[in-house]
Amino acid sequence: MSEESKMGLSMTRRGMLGATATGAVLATTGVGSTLMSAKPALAASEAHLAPGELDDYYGFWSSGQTGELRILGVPSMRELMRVPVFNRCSATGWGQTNESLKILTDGLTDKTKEFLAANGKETYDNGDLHHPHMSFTDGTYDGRYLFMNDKANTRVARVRCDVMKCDKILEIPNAHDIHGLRPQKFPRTGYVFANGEHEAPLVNDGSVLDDPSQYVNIYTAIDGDTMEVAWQVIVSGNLDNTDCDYQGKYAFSTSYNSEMGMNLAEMTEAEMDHVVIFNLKEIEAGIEAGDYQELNGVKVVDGRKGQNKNYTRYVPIPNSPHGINTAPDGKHVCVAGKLSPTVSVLDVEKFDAIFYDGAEPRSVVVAEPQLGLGPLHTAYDGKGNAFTTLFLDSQVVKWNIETALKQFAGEDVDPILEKVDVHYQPGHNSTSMGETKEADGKWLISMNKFSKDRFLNTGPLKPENEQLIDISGNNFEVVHDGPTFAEPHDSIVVRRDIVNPVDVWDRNDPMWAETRAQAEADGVDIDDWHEAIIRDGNKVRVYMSSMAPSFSMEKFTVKQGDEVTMIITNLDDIDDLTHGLCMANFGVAMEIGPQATASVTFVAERPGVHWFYCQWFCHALHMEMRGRMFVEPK
Ligand code: RUQ
Ligand code: CUA
Repeated sequence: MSEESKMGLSMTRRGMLGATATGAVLATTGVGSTLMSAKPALAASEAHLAPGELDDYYGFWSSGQTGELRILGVPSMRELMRVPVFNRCSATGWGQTNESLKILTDGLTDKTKEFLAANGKETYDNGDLHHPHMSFTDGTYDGRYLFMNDKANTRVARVRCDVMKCDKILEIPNAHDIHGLRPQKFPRTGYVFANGEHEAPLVNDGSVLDDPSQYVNIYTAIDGDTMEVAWQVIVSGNLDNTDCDYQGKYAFSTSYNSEMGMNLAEMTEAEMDHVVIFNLKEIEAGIEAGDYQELNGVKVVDGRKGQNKNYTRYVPIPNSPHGINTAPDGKHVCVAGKLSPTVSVLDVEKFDAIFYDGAEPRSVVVAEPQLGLGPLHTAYDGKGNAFTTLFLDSQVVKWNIETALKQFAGEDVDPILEKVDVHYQPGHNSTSMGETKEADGKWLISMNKFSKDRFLNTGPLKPENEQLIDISGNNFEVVHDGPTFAEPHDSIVVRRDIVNPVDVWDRNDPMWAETRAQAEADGVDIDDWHEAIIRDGNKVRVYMSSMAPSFSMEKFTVKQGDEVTMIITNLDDIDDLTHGLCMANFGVAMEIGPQATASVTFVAERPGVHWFYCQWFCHALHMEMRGRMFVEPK
């Protein structure tokens, strides 16, 4: 933002309203009066972009139980796009087009396909997307892919950053309910690490039920290039969040239930739970040497406590640890205590010693500052400071890692620099480029689970709240409130020069390779203006092109009971010229981007005249972009 516009915006309406809202909160709730003392609302202007101004960062957001990926601009916090992944999408036809159904079904196990078929479904309708993370090369984002988990149905998905569409979804066999997920940082991704959160019998076929002593948890490494499972490790205790080092040697996960308890009292019994450290080279060597069992097509090694192998080590950590985040210094890893007010700092340079020199597992802990109540996740500014969310305190605490190390070594120093109130109960936070070695210390997002009184009342279901905090210079203050629908679980903030999506599809994109092959077999040239009807028994394939403001076909006829596939190619090749197809009263709708081909199949069990129309506003004559399907009665 230019100096000029900064000054011009320093007293924006938003800035003034922000200041008023702060006052109101102080008056009504009385929270954190010292921490929320009047600060100039100047930073709000940094976050405010003038109309037409572009953001400096892409924010990639999860949506929790909504199941989609969201793209926001940071710092404006404007929602730019929703990318359907595990959910169904009314606008784009995700979960309905043949191309998306292929992605949603290809990676499912045969058992799951059978199960879904018995329930009259081709694929799951829901998902619980917690953790979106970008692929890395040499310790920083490389703009190739985004990877994300589905806790609800044990899947991992990949989104292509060139077109911002999901291209692979993989169900993870043997594991249950994938939660924590991170891509390998070095040398590149490489592996995508994924935690199975809930423990179950290793062969979960009903032969073991209420016997938790036979339950295990599964850690999975996926090959991010092929989207196949590379290997799995059986571990003791459940798995929560995961991260990895900047050296390509170790990955690690928190476990909040080392007790393997089945209810709340059992799960929170022990004072100490643990972090599991996975030794990547040893696991690869073990598999090479044949030390694994093969289960559902996956090589599984045993890394449980007491196996006396070099696959894993268990580091005791207080108490139900949750977030685990590697610092940009490439050395320190912060483990948030959740039920303990502490964050345990691990030093990855000490990991070799606990694998190879018999050092005590706790010897990798180099600091354990007390930060406040309910620490959940930590983000970094790349200047040696860490920002940890405090769920119970509804605060983010800024603290210095080096000072925490000194305190742990016995010096009388306090690592806490400042606390800021957030609204309310923060879960994840993220900083600009903060999970890479290029952390730049400009912005911090606090993703808060409750908004309570911050917005107009929307009934019993209230939005959640994501807040933007300025962490540049000596500022440390909330500059933006943004209500959000379920659920701003996690996010990453990526410099915009790293992300370079195209404007128009490539006609040879693999997304519709199968559809193209069918067209070729049918002798239809879908790269040129075309219209064709191919009858193949009761299967009818209707090919048409679109160019604003018309479809190539004004009408076509099928018979009642025909299985109709409509294959539409959008021949417009300028940016932002998307068409849509809606077959009214058939529950059929989809997006067709510029130069894209998309197809959808339905049974024409409804005689009569039916209008199909373009459902994406594309032209002054968009309303006229329509045609008729005649369905002859049997
Ligand atoms: S976990 S609120 Cu699903 Cu990311 Cu910590
Ligand atoms: Cu084409 Cu609207």
